Amino acid sequence: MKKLLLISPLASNSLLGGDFYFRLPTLGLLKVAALTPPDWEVKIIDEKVEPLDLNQEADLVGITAMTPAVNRAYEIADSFKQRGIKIKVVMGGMHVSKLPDEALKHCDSVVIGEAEGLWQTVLEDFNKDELKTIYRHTAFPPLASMPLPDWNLYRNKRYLPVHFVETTRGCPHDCEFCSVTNSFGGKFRNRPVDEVEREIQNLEPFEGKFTLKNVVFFVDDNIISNKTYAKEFLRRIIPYNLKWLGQTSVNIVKDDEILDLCRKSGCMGLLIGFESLSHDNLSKMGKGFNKPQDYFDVIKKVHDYGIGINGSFVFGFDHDDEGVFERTVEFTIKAKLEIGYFSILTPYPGTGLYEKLNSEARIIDRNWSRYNTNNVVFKPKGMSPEKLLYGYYDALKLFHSYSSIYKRLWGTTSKWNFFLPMNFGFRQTIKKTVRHGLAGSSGV
Ligand code: B12
Repeated sequence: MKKLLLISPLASNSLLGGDFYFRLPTLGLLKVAALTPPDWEVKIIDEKVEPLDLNQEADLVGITAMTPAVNRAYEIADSFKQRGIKIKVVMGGMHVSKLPDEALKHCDSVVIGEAEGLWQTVLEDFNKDELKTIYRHTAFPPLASMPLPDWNLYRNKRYLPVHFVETTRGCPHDCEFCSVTNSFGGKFRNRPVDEVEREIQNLEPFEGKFTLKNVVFFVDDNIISNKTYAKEFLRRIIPYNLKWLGQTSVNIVKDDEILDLCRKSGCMGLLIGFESLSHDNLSKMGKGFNKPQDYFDVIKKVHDYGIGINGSFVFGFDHDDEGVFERTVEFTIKAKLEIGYFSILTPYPGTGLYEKLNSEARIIDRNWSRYNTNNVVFKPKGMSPEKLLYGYYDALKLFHSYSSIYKRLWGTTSKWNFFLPMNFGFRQTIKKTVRHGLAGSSGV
């Protein structure tokens, strides 16, 4: 039987890297594995949770990578290629899809975009010894009839006990800094509800010592992208007694029925992209539908449904000055956000932001390992790179101080027993990352 080895490399210095609270499964590789015919023996190694033996046997190696992990991915690809021409290496994922020529210096083939509709051809070509350098779609593939991911491939790995499920791909908003629209397209593509329901029905509770069961993270960038679909889907999942987390926009509060269905179907928390408290920043990044003056009401309304919020904020936009860190943290504490997800603005290849900063000659660091949103890789407008870096770490520390955790979680209507350990987990990771980040960032 031919051996397929799929690898997810570890971005070692990433805040959301290998730490306990971020040991989350890599859905992309499960999808690639599911598309592989049964005459292949498939194994997945995720460096977040296990070591990779570079000497193991494989006929074909498939590597995924987000930008901050791509240097490690190239190292791994080089290492397999050095073992001889018999092992072929294929790379996929968002970074190499944007920069296939860069990747081809390290691997035999690049799959640009989604594996569905291409992976089968890659394997057929491999069998004929006719692997091409580039595989790409002529149109975004439909999301119907996806084979079910086989979670047994992740059995006994040291992941947190959470299943990842997707219902949608694509996003029409095309925010300047985001990789989603330029990767998955500007239209929401929904999977048939029956198929998502079947996938959920087939999820097995995690074995072992964890008490959390039926925890699902919906990886969709906006769980309410298509409201009619979302309502139908949420109704369908009510009987499965899930405890789920997902991502959405501020617009969720415009629809009480959706919020009610979220609550009834077991939604514990939603990541909401607030991004900035500045109108100017929001309209420049293409997210003018976010109205900072409404943020308190948005948060209160979601809380009223017993749902916690992971509020996402980005620092370093052109209208940010040195006061942005304090203003933002003050807001998040007042608004009682259960989780705060702070990032330094980062120009990922393929985004409008990358094009803009590149054309303005403002990119100062091209080492992809530092494109992890914990480093400054460009020249900000309203402050020095140093101020941005230190301000960001100060904001993280302040947000995760004991007094802030107490003020934010005390009296909350959401599932505080879920968010309290998460805050402590983040606190630990941040302490480590601050030490590592301040010592290791050469961008400033
Ligand atoms: C869940 C998630 C996470 C999780 C888990 C990630 C994981 N291991 O899968 C966590 C929270 C840990 C995380 C962390 C980070 N994330 Co994240 N994350 C996501 C999210 C929301 C969903 C990922 C997902 O499962 N997608 C669905 C799967 C099916 O898609 P996929 O992985 O792209 O795979 C498909 C294709 O790309 C392709 N493919 C992928 N790999 C391969 C390999 C081969 C061989 C082949 C043939 C095909 C192939 O086929 C797959 C099926 O079609 C995406 C947004 C999104 N919509 O994708 C952001 C996203 C991927 N993350 C992003 C970022 C920036 C980060 C962080 C840097 C953020 C931070 N502030 O620290 C860190 C980096 C951590 C690290 N280790 O490097 C960016 C990536 C940008 C880029 N150019 O790389 C995204 C796109 C968000 C965005 N809006 O821009 N993330």
